[in-house]
Amino acid sequence: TSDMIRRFHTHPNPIPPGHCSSLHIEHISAPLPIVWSLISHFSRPQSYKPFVRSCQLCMGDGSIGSVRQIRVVSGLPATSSTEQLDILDHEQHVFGFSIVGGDHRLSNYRSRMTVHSEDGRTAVVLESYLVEVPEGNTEEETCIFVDTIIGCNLRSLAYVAEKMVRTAPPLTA
Ligand code: A8S
Repeated sequence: TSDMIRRFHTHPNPIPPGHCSSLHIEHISAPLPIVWSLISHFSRPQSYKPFVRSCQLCMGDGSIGSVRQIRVVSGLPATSSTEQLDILDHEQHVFGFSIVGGDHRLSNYRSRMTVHSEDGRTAVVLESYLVEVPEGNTEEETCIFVDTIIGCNLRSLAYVAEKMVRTAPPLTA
């Protein structure tokens, strides 16, 4: 885990003024390929992100450089977000996207997710981000807002992946 953090989750140090950043970790009782398939489908974030209502690819085919537009569920201070795929590495299991538009207040948001396994049976997901602190908000407020969303996303990812394991069709003899 510390090796993955060193290789993929070290943001510019020190963090530029007016930005905030943090790192989340989620242990999931599901095999890495199941977790990676949920994370890596750029056009289907709604498969695990609870605040995403729908998603449309507006550029590309889901490979690096593709752009998606998501609509979020009602009750949030935003309705849509435009996001670009920056990194998709199927060998090292690294996924990264940036927010490039939308009617919300997060500008220059960049996130990176990795999955690895330490025991060959379960998965460790790491997610880190860097974002600008919007005018009128503090660093702490911005971090709490984003950390809350990511916490929900990662708990939901674990729930969905673990449910896929429980309901997977049995292998026939
Ligand atoms: C993600 C991470 C984030 C998503 C945020 C931080 C967002 O989709 C939500 C509310 C907002 O106000 C901003 O991995 C935005 O999705 C749930 C619409 C971008």
